Amino acid sequence: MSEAPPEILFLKTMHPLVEAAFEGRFTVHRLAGAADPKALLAEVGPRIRGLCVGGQVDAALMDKVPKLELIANFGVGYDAVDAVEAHRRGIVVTNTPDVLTDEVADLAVGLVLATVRRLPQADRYLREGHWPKAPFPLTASLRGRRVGILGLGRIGRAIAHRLESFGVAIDYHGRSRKADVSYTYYDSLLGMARAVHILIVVAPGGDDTRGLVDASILEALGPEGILINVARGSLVDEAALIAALQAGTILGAGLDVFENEPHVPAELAALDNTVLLPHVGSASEHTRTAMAQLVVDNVLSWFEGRGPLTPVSETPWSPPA
Ligand code: 8YV
Repeated sequence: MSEAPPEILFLKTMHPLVEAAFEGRFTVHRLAGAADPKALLAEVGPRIRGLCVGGQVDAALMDKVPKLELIANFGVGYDAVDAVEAHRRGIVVTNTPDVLTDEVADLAVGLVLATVRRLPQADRYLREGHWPKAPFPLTASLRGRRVGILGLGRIGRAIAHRLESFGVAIDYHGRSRKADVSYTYYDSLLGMARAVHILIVVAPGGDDTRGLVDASILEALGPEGILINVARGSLVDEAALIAALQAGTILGAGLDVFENEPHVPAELAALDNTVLLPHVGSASEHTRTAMAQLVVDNVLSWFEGRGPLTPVSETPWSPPA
């Protein structure tokens, strides 16, 4: 008799490509939409060997899936997964790097332009019929500006590469200086914030970076300063940002991510100097399909005994000797 297929639990609704690829290969259970998710977890948890996730996976959840081998995260950022705890338990975590780099970088540049040149505001101005009465007020510009990138990882580099062609000066801050770039490195975020006009946040979320962009950084960015965040809401002190935008401490903000998604503070939405997006950095058909394919490839590779394709740094994988 052939072995029963491995049982996999989806913690959130997965892309249809994942559903289709697993059909007949795995027994899939779905927590999202279950009538009683707690009861489902209690029933199937002891048999689950793989999790497909986007969202929180902590020790308490891992306790409920004692045979877990693999956590496949749909997304490059896995700050919601306790990967250190997973490693301690011998569980491998994978994410979806590279396949979304260009898409998120495109979006970031779009958000920079939209925020600096007030494109959504200009669109609203036209639709609301103001144009015949007076031209749209002049805006800030990218000309002569310095851009600071917080987090020169894969996506940060792709953003910098695109912005080079806009003729802006590029600075960066992160844990270490990169030997292979000519951009100016700052070992302090405060120092960089003082030097630049536009600060782009693209570093990983999690405890190490929580609240990095606080009132002092916004103050240093100054009244012509613009904050762009395409990383995680947790990196920015949202209350301090709202206060800075209201007081004119900085000029504006373009945000694709928020502290408590999908809930966005009414104060941010009420402001005219914000451009707000519902976390759409990677959200194109093309790129979400590529991300889904990488989730599938990781899970198949693991359960076919070939190891994970894109394990995260906390759970490095080397094939058994
Ligand atoms: C999300 C993202 O994964 O990759 C990331 O880290 O933030 C996004 O691409 C997306 O929201 C998936 O649901």
